[in-house]
Amino acid sequence: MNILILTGAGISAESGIPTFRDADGLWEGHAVEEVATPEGFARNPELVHRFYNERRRALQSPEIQPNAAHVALADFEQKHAARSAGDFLIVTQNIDDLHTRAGSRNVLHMHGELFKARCIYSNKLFAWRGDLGMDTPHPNAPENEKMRGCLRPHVVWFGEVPIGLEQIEDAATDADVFIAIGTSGLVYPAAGIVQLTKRSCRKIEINLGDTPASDAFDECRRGRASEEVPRLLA
Ligand code: BV8
Repeated sequence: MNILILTGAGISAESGIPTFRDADGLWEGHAVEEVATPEGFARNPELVHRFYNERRRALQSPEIQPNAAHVALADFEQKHAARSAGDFLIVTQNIDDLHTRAGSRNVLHMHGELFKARCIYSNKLFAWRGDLGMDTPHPNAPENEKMRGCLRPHVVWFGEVPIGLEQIEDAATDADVFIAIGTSGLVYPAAGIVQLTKRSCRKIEINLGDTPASDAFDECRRGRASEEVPRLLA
């Protein structure tokens, strides 16, 4: 039985990471869609770096830990693999590392990762936990002044193509079960994944409330992810 999971900010909310809609999509008075865009980065790179530096620092605070929903997914993945019962993939829109820290192995970050930086020239990726800025030296050429400031967050901004779309489409068409957890179903193409599943695929939405995507699901479980996910996977 092939299982595809899609997670959004709602699965990390109970770990203390604010969702986009909680912060009513604003940050320092800027719409996220304005900050999280290539145009926003070109217009004011230091503002955009600050937006991600704050989130990268916050993610490293000790109180931010995977919650019972992340752990239940990791445990289920291990059992599913032990029974070699089929594919199991988590596609996450989140740029935090909570799925991996909970022990999940097959995780696809379709919108990138906060703990990675990318060279704007070579697209080379670097594990990154410090701040980024326009004066950050290039790890491969620290003494080269010209190479300062050429790292950006490895994050998919609005208007940029998400990561792993082909793999996601394949997983969606093969899925026998599709579970969407804590996502508002507002951002595409993530919100359209449910439409790629076959008719016989069992589609379950776990959320606090209804979303624009709810009608596409066979079952809508209303409640907090930390309770509903362990209950569903028990
Ligand atoms: C693309 C990384 C082309 C950054 C993110 C005009 C111009 C350009 C593009 C567009 C346009 N109009 C529309 C588009 C497309 C656009 C889009 O969809 N815009 C929306 C706003 C209309 N999409 C894009 O631009 C994408 N790229 O289209 O490229 C293309 C596409 C395909 C092929 C070729 C070319 C790129 C989108 C990615 C943007 N980057 N993140 C960062 O994180 O800083 S998006 C970001 O916001 C997140 O990654 C996430 O995807 C989204 C937020 O959504 P959620 O995760 O769902 O979070 P949200 O807060 O909204 O909801 C939380 C939910 O949890 C709620 O439902 C709540 O009820 C629930 N919840 C809360 N607590 C709990 C809970 N549930 C359970 N338990 C709880 N405790």
